[in-house]
Amino acid sequence: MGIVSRGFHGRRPAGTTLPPGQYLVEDFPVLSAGPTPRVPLETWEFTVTTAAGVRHRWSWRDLRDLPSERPTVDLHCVTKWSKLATRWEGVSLDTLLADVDLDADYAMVHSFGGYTTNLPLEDLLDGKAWIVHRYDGDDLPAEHGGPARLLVPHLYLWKSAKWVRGIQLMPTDDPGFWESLGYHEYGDPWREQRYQGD
Ligand SMILES: Nc1nc2c(c(=O)[nH]1)N[C@H]1C(S)=C(S)[C@@H](COP(=O)(O)O)O[C@H]1N2
Ligand SMILES: [Mo]
Repeated sequence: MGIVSRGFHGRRPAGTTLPPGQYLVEDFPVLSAGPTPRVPLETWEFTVTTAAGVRHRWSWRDLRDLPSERPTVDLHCVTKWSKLATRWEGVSLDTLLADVDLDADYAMVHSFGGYTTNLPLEDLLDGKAWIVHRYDGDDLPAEHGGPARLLVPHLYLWKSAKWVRGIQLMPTDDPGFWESLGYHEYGDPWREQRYQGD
């Protein structure tokens, strides 16, 4: 399919390209809290579990057979680097969640390797988030989250879980990995929500 999206910019003030406290980079830094998991495509699967406990599964083939989009988006890391106009390809969460019971307010994103991050369910919907499998015209490199990662660019990049494995829908906002270590539960770069209480 392939539509072009400029992505979603939280509360971006007119005429501003960088959120407060951020600086521009041209390279693409790698930030991983642990070793890079290697996930063979034959065993890869992505699951969504509803708040009622119903589990939906997609194999790699299932994911690749869905219509994909090509968002071009700015990335903002809480360690203060930003990278503008990055080009991705992947499946919108709107597509993946189309037939899923969305009676839940929050989501916990799980990665191969054990990383987790939480966010409101509405931040995954309405063209704001994708499961991406290509970056800048190539398959997504393992160090940047390949075979597939979540991309939710309107929040700090720690919310964009690499090596994504599944999403658990939940009634409450439980903290993920960095959130339980003092990072902000929401993480809007335009409001500089780096740490709890910001
Ligand atoms: N599974 C997993 N996802 C993760 C991380 C991680 O350690 N493990 N780090 C997060 C953080 S803090 C950032 S800034 C981005 C970095 O993505 P990059 O390495 O592609 O730049 O991935 C996020 N997603
Ligand atoms: Mo980060």
